[in-house]
Amino acid sequence: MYSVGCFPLVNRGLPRGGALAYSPRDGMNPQTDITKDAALALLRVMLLARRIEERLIRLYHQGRIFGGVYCGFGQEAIGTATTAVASADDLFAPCIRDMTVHLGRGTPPRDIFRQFLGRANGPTRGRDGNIHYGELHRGVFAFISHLGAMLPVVTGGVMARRRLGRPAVGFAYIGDGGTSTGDFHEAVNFAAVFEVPVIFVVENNQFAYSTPNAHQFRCKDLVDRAVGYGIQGVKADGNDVLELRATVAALVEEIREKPRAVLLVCETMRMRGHGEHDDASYVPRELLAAWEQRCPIRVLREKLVAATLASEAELDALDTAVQAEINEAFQQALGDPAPSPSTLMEGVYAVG
Ligand SMILES: Cc1ncc(C[n+]2csc(CCOP(=O)(O)OP(=O)(O)O)c2C)c(N)n1
Repeated sequence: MYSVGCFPLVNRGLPRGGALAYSPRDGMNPQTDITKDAALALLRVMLLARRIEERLIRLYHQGRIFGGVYCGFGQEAIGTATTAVASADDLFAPCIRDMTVHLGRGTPPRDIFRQFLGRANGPTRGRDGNIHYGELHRGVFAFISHLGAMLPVVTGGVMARRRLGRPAVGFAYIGDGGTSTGDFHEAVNFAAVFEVPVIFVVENNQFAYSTPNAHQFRCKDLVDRAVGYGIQGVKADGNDVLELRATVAALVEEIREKPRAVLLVCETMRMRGHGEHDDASYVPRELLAAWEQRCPIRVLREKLVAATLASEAELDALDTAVQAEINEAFQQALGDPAPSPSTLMEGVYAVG
């Protein structure tokens, strides 16, 4: 991680990868300040997302999904780390690949399947596109297709909550392609000027559909843009959930007390096509192979084992339990009802 702009590096004393030195005496890792339970909770969220998406891929190819499937394979650490350090008052605007934001905020897997299967008791009650879901009671805005459009919404939402005396922080997620939109510029500039505590989380997964970084922006690094807005820019490894969690925890603690906007650029890789309709033949296979070694689930597992926080067998058992949970959630959602045509007009217009 490095920092640009006029701000000091956060978490300067934290480790830069490698094995963790775990102290079983107090249950806390002295370098990452994370307990075994907290580390396993991070792994669980990432596994839930991965296993749900694997199921959604199969359902998509069976023609059983109402809409497309856009996976976050390889990017699971970002939503996991950011939600792990947030508070109940905080606001989130996830993008299409951010299932870990929903899961991290507590959306049950059954509700995610309900949404993708268009069930009447899912988050949008079977009314909106499968990927356009959110739950305001969890502080999660629904995604809309227009890239960047939710960034000003989070900014305004955080301002509104703060005026009500609620110490909210915002998390606004955007892809590398989405940083080229006018809405991105307007939201970041506005939040910078009015010192709104929003972390603009750029998920640089190297491609915007088939457009590589080299054809997306001319600056050397996306984090360099922070200087132009007069805010702190932080570049982080988006595939190392422990390191990212520590980075975001330090940022959140600072900006909750002393509000300001931050640009957090997480380097990662989109490991599948743009959507499941896309074979991503334009992505060099060697690039994917190299990033496969950096799979966030693999990285965390290796760290936990190296630190003797958990054994391979224990981690395999967690994965097996997650798979069983997903299977059950899917079966339950399958049995849930489709919306009745008689309710077609409900929830469409405000009732005066
Ligand atoms: C304002 C706007 N322009 C174009 C599109 C069409 N579009 C949908 S996804 C996408 C690529 C997005 O790339 P990126 O922001 O890098 O996110 P990623 O898909 O890589 O996660 C584009 C161009 C859109 N939805 N909204």
